[in-house]
Amino acid sequence: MNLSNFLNSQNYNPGLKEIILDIQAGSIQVYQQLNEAEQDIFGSSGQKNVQDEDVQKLDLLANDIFIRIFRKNMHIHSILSEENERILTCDNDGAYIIAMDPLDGSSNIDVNIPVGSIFSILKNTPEGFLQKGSQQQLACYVIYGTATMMVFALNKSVFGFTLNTKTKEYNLTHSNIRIPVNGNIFSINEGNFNSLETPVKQFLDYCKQLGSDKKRTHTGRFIGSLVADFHRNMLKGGIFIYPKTADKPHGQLRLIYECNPIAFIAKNANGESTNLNTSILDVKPVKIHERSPFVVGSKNMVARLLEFYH
Ligand code: AFP
Repeated sequence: MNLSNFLNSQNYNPGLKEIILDIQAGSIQVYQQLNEAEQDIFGSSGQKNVQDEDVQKLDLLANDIFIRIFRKNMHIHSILSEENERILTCDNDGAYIIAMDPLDGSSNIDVNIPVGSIFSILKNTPEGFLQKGSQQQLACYVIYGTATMMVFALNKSVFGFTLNTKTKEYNLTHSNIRIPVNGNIFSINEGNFNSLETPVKQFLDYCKQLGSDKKRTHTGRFIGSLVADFHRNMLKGGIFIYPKTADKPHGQLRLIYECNPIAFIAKNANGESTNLNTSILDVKPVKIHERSPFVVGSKNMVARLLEFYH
């Protein structure tokens, strides 16, 4: 079943349906830029973003693509993007606001590793984007990998659609996704090992213990694109960890448009998330571009990590 037919068959809010269709349209354009562009779209743009990180040409292209499409959507009041210091207000008084990382993992673009786009959709309330993640109405990511897939959480279920690159249609391939309660994959940048808190180090030691058969009990996998690391762990069972480090005391990932939507998808797929103090979805943001320590994945693995803290 293609995405449009699927949406027609569901009793979703019409505004949220239109936003999903806009993400479909934008992500197909990003896919085309990544796979079919004739001009050189790779490499740095020479600019820095609000977080003082290098902005890649594709960051800007993806940002422009989604902003152009969202601005025309009567249901969207304003847009918060990783690539824009300020909130962009649209010309209409829509019921929803949308926060996005238009191209996650962009440092991986030049080396042919999967990247993604992440979206968090909230109601347009006086709190604006500073709402808890639990208030999200819809969360979605697109992974541009060996296949291009869109995954979204809506009405307590998570669905995955795979792009047919000939017809340029997304088809339902993953119904009612559930994260395995147990898993054996741990995903962390171990280059940060010496600046990790002791409980995280203890958890990593636990993951590296051998079984009585002398075989490893866990496997380490870290791509460096949150969407790709989470997507694998969601389907196979695992834990993604980006805690605070000595040089990043608030962590690396952005709360509103990276942690929250991924945490919302995890929750609706029976997974768990935490900032190592409280559930990510219960954190009230104070700044639009704020960062957060982030742990997400299989329920029992997240619980095991938290045991080292207690
Ligand atoms: P970019 O989108 O700026 O490339 O950052 C990617 C990311 O936010 C996330 O997707 C990765 O999990 C994380 O950064 C990797 O960070 P390290 O390079 O510190 O491991």
